Amino acid sequence: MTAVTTSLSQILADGGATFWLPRNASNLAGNVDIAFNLLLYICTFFFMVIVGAMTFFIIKYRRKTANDETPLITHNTPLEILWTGIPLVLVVVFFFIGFNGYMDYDTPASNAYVIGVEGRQWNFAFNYPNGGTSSELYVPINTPVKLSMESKDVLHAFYVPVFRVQRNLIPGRTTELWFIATKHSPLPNPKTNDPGGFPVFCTQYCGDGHSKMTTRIHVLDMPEFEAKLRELANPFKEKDPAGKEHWVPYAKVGQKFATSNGCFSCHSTDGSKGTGPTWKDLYKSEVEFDACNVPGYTLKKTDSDEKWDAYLRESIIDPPAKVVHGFTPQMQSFASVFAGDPGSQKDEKLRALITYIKSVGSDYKAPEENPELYDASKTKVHPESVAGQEEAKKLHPPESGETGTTQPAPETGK
Ligand code: HEC
Ligand SMILES: [Cu+2]
Repeated sequence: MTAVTTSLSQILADGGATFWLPRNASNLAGNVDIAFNLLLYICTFFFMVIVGAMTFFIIKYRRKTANDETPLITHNTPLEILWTGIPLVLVVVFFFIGFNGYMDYDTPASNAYVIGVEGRQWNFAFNYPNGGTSSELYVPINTPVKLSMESKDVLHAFYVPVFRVQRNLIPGRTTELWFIATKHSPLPNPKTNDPGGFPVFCTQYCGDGHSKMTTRIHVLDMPEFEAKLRELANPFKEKDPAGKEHWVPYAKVGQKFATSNGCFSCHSTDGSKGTGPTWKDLYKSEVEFDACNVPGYTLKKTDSDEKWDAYLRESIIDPPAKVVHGFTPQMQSFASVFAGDPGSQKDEKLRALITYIKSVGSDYKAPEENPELYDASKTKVHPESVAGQEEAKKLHPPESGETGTTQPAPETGK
């Protein structure tokens, strides 16, 4: 049996996967695999013994002549003790293995590095303690990580097969999941379109886009992880191949935010209708509403830039305020990601996102370079972003001990 599975697994191997199970890439996976394999092999063994004996007896003791009579057997004490005793011992063993694994699963290391997870229809968003956010999860290798998870709308679940961990994201409640990643994840390969990382799935049916609610988890060495965090905390800057930092044009940053916040699971940029209206030519078009918080409100081509900006802002921060004709108010507020005081990084993100939406299809030309926006000395956002970077530098590797409880909640807005 084992020989068969090993050779099959070599064919199907994905760097350590077995025939039955994906590779084992966390501290918790071993417990699950032991329980799974033990149950599987013991059940297979007893299945063969019992069904084998049954088949043998059916043939051996079948009725051979019309006069055959069944002997009357009332009971057999030794046999009954045996077939009660063996399963009892097995069940107790299973219980201890399961309980032991469950306790490990449910007891996060006290020095775990905390990352916030927000689930909404239909994407995951990750918030790091330094203010960085991402749509794919980055974690350091061989370091306890605790996910503090919330759902913004309906029930979702976070499932990482290679880690053998899964837990629900429940509206109105914070759930936790922890692990120590023990293997590096595959690197992305742009040539083959391989996104790299290990797959993550939502495993609670959560509406139309449920099957699209997947992401990747990237396991990095601590120095790369810290560099990534610094990059995530300051999305407005990019390094060119020569290693020189420069400001990224707003529309481009905005597009990044739209992707990382899952806007495209409901909105298209090519004119096709999804769960939400397309963004193509949205800016300075005519929008009709089925429901509106301001009586008599209209939105037209001829309306001012300011009115349009305010509308787009509101659509993202308070979507049900004005419901576009022909659509249902299915969009959840993104206030936790984009609502902040003027000059804060969140507000700057919102401006970038709106600049991008305006630039989709319509005649609006987003400025390529806007000295007012991009000159560090002239606006408030840049010191803010630089502060984000400074924060990132201060990030303690979790080994240093006290990060577990003293670390600020990843959600803290500025
Ligand atoms: C679950 C699906 C869903 C997601 C995800 C979603 N939206 Fe929406 N969005 C809608 C629906 C449905 C409407 C129309 C109803 C309404 O106005 O509330 C809408 C309306 C809008 C509008 C107004 C559009 C118009 O034609 O006037 C904007 C702007 C918008 N969304 C931006 C965003 C942004 C930015 C994101 C990502 C940060 C996002 N949406 C994510 C479903 C979604
Ligand atoms: Cu989901």
